[in-house]
Amino acid sequence: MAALEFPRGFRWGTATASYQVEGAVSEDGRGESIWDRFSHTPGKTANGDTGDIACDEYHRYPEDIEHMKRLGVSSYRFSIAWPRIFPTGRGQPNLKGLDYYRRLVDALRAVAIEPVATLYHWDLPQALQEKGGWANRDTAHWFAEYADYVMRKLSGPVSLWITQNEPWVVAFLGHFYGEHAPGLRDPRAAFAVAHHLLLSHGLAVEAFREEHLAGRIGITLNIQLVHPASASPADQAASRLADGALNRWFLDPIFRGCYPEDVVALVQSQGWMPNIGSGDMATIQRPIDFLGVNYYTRTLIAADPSQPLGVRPLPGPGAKTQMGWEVYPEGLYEVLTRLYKEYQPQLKQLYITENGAAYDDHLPVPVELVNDDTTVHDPERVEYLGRHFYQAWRAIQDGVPLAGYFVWALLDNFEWALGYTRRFGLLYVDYPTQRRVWKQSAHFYQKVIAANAIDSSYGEERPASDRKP
Ligand code: IFM
Repeated sequence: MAALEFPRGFRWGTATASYQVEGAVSEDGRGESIWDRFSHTPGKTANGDTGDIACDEYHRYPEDIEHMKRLGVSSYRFSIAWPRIFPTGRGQPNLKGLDYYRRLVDALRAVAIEPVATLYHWDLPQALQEKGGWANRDTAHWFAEYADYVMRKLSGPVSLWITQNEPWVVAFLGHFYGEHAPGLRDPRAAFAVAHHLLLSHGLAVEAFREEHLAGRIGITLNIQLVHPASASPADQAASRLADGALNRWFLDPIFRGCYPEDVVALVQSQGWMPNIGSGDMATIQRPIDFLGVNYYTRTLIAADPSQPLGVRPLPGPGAKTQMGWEVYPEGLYEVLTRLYKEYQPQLKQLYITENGAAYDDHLPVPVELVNDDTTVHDPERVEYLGRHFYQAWRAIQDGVPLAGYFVWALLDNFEWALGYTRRFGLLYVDYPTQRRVWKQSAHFYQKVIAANAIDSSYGEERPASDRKP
């Protein structure tokens, strides 16, 4: 089998987010976040799970950096918890909170792992939620103050900044469907939130540029690949509209300075259009250095007038991960090539800031018998990653300026409303003991990184059992 090489200097990394891994929610002056409040509200998360302890990364980051070193990653993407820095969202900074991230980035740098920091991965200070949260336009400005402070303190050691992670999820899972914190079901609020998140991104980019800080800045979107469920004109139109609401609603303002007209017409007809201040769109369109793409699956779309926006999502026919998400690696190629074609020259560079899969992993022996040679068997994840790496390689061959790939996630963690019932990690976490155990996929990733290449067989459709990872 041929080895398909990635460009020299390609950044291989892993990713996590503060509330999902840190724990230590009351330590060193951290304030309450909306996810503390939400997860402690009965009925909101699976088994009532919370991020109180999570993976205890706050204390165990040195051990986890050792694992990263062994994996051979050149980058680690983590997020900064706003309520650690400003416990009530604004005012006096909490230096102990800042110090944690300083220790983290210094420890990463000491072993030549580049820190990539996300400024908002969903843990809004609860005190700001009490002032209206992201539905309040002021929150965009408070975010910019927080971002400005953190970037001034940590730029240099942190060379890549991501302003917002998946604004669609924050706006719509949090405020339209009510499945995420703060748990609202208010379409008008959801569209206001989406606008304020975009505005907050633009304001942070402005601050970064005005201060001439070292490094580069961008945003991460969860690009949701949709295909029409059938060839009927109604399904095709529904799919185009779904793409508009899920993807173009964020891409067009960032790269073109306007909301997509087809979706605007619908949103206006429902009375959900946000108030757009003069100058907002210019701020949102401030040039960025890269786009982060989180890609997991694709969805089929059927027309259904009884549904919000008239579209009904359906799962595709392929195999599913434990999330119920279809495994559709060729969609990654489709997304990358499409984004670059449609949004260049404003879109200059891309990173896959998340890709990975949840499977029902188990320790092969009781935890007391685990040793350094124990491996968790996860052939489906190896296959999932190998096939997605291949599609990323293909996109690069076709000219897409893809500069890196961050596997979600370094280790099993708190999967939001699903609590600890889903495992996305390369490393298995035994939560009662906090023992980390390498999965087969971690060994596989280690080899891919060392070779900076993948086996060409991942471009072929074949049963995982045929493959030698
Ligand atoms: O765990 C999440 C992450 O926080 C954001 N992107 C998707 C992941 C898997 O659902």
